[in-house]
Amino acid sequence: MSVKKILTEPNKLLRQVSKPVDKVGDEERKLMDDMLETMYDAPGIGLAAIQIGVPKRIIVMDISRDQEKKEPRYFINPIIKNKNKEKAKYEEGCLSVPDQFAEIERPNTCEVEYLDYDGKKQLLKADGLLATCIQHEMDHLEGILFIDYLSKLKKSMIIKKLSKIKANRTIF
Ligand code: GNR
Ligand code: NI
Repeated sequence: MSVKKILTEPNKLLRQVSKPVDKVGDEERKLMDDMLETMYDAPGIGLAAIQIGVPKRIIVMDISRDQEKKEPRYFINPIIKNKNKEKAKYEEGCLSVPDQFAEIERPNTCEVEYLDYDGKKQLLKADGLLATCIQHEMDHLEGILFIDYLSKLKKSMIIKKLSKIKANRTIF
């Protein structure tokens, strides 16, 4: 397993729509292992493959608070089956939008169908942070970031800030 570099905004790859996986084999499992290690290292509670530059519909997640009892989750080709009409607001952050946080409103529960680490079909009913995180990660598969839900002004200020940080990195 190895820790990969996480891409940050602005980066065109993050805007790419990821492709479905046609079989869950060793290559996919190796990718998921690397994604999980990268996510724990960051640290974060979720990671989509495109965040390490791989445009495949694969997500890893661990929302457990206890560092001792890890609860990794793997979602391949996830599809939202049901979204609640009721919305909930959560303070969101993103490893690809470093140090920026904003309250985002999303359906408060959802049902998601996906393949697990072994390629087995699963159906999960999620609420709370899990529902928020699943929707945040599934947005990544469509090339969408949480800042896309903010006003044009707030979004452009964040992108400007991140661009400056990148520009400085190339100088120093
Ligand atoms: O680590 C993360 N925390 C988080 C908090 C609230 C809502 C969503 C997230 S996901 C984020 C990691 C990440 O960027 N995943 O794509
Ligand atoms: Ni994210």
